[in-house]
Amino acid sequence: MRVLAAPFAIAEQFVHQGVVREVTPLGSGNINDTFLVILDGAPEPYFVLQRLNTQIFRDPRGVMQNMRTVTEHVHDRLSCNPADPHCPDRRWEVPRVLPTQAQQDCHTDGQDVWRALSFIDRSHTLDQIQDTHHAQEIGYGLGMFHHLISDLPTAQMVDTLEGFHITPRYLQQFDAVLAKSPVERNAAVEDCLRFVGDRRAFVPILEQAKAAGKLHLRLIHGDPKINNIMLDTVTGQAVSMIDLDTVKPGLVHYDIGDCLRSGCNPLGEETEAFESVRFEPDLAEPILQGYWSVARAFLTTADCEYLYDAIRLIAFELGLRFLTDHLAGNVYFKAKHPTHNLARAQVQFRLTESIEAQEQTLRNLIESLR
Ligand code: GN1
Ligand code: MG
Repeated sequence: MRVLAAPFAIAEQFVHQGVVREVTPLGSGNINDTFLVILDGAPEPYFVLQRLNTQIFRDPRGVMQNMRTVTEHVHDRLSCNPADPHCPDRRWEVPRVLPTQAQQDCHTDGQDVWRALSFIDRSHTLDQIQDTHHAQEIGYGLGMFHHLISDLPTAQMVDTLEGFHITPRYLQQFDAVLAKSPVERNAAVEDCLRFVGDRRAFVPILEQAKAAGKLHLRLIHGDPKINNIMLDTVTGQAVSMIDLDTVKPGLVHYDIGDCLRSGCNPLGEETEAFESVRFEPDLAEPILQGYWSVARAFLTTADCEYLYDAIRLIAFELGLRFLTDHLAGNVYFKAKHPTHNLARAQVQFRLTESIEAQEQTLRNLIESLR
């Protein structure tokens, strides 16, 4: 296995007992770098080490303050009396922020900011949806997370990523980048530009509903894609929600839309089989059922009326973000090759098309589950 030098030395800053045996890359995040640290002679043999991307998260202290606020709040709620009807009746855990030897929430090494989190034991994540049980658990996981943070006052949270999921802002950024982009205008790029152009009027739909007072801000996860929901290695049940950097006030629609655009795409975000990308309503049903089983009470009639639009919008928005980053020269999302973000945009746009083609099916499904 690959042993990494810099993370190895950094990992030692977070060790209070035992010694670091191994540090290996973990997961497939597009922004931060994540590693699994394996220890010898420690009561907990693993922890997660992350290098925060401070080009994007410009207030790392705020990110860590939020993480503490959320994890401690959820931890307190999980210590509830099992007789309490709001107490989860099955395994659910929350990662803990692990302090440095100097008792800080993160370690700063020149420009880099590092943090450590506890590893959720006996659990793993998957990048692609497996089956309806997995789908049900993804929905349950998001619902449980919403349930557990629903009484955390939004005022306690710092806004760590201004404009996140405000789709009209992404359109403005796209326009600005396009105006000065020297990127080659090949057929794939032209096709994507046309795709965006045809949907301009749709972009402000959620922000307009918010401004009109139909939808309200609540605390949301911000990034509930399927590989941010940890599954028990034996039962496959959802046991934790990770990647808490973007927990902040937002519309619950961003989360439900993101969870569905991620969970109902069996080929996953990284496929290059663009023409085969499809949004699968047979997976949307168990995801929504899983979500509803714990969080039904959250959603008002107006919330439900915008769910179809949210699914369509968040898939489109992610495609727009990937496309903008391709045009800008891959400055936001990590890219393995020069057209990686263009390919990712194509996937999300094909997914958006598939959502649009199934509008009535999806609206009927949402209505029937309410
Ligand atoms: C980014 O870093 P990661 O993979 O957890 C992005 C999300 C996107 C996602 C798409 C802060 O999340 O918004 O949906 O990529 N996070 C940020 O895979 O922009
Ligand atoms: Mg994330």
